[in-house]
Amino acid sequence: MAYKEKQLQNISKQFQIYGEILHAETFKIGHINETYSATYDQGGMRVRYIHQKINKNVFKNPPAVMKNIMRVTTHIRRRLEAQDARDITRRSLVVIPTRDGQSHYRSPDGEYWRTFVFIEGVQTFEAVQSPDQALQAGRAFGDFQSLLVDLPDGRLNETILGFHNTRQRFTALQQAIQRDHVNRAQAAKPEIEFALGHESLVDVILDAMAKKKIPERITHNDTKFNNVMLDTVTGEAKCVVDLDTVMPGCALYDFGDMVRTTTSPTLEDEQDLSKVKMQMPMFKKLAEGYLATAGRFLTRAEKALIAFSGKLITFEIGIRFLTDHLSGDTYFRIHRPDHNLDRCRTQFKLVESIERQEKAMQGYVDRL
Ligand code: GN1
Ligand code: MG
Repeated sequence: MAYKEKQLQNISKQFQIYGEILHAETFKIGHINETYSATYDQGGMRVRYIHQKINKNVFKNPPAVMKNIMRVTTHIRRRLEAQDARDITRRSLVVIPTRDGQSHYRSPDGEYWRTFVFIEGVQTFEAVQSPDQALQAGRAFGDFQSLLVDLPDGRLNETILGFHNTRQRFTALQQAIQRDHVNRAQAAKPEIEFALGHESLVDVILDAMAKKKIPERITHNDTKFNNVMLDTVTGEAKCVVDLDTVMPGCALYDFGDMVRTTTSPTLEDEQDLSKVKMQMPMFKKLAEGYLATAGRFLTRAEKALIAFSGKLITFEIGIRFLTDHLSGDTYFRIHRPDHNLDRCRTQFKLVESIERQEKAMQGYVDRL
């Protein structure tokens, strides 16, 4: 920790922060990036900022990521200003430029750092506590997509190629099974069978997009519930974070990952599988919240796959966890042995639960 504080002191000097750093802590232990919150004394007032080191293994081109984030956050801010909205710096991330005006700092050791305004008075949750929270999540990402429908100046960069290309994800799994690099395939046999048995899911949305039945849109692509900041007092969604994967995609990918992360009462790595289930009251509120704004621009073809998208994205993340488990845990940070296998099992259990309720889920959306 001492080392990190020292390192952060050096990092902090690179940005346009008008204060002295007092202390810093690890803020969020995500699967990918390293995130710190730092407290500064600024003219006698304490203010906080977020410093984040971008994971270069995952994001091969950090400047391209930052370019997207600048375009997206600037556009959202302008749109909110045009609506005379209030509380704007709590509703969209604000990037603090470096002292020479760049969106990020590249340190001598080749690492990429960026800084955001710390949003005060909000909290995030790993699991949903109430239908109202599901509603807030749906609304937050529906609003986010809707604020970006008129983003000018062309297509965003693809920060990770084929990120939600389920066919590619499936092929990667097949390869990992074949290589069986760390000898784990035998013990993961039931999960492997489940995955291979669900191959028919993987091309549905890809095909519809290839045939232009479903349009490409600007999407967040990582709409986990813990990426929504809720006001500590009112519980209202304020801001969505983790914008690294904002890029061209399918609106349904965003909705699907919300189903994955807001409808079960459990954490993503719950080991008691009997607790993992898609809860209808959560789904209903989630869909209501999302469609309140997204319903205005989604096409009929998109709406028809709403329930399916939850199953697909839950399956997709499940096979990604399984692939990483079979490959020796090189992508997702793990905190215990077989962690990625546990995560995979939880996803597959949820897929089964969605499967059983898919008709009712879609029926509800059709009637909205
Ligand atoms: C990763 O870093 P985090 O937790 O926000 C991953 C997502 C997965 C998620 C699963 C860039 O997101 O795609 O859905 O883990 N992000 C990347 O929890 O791969
Ligand atoms: Mg993320």
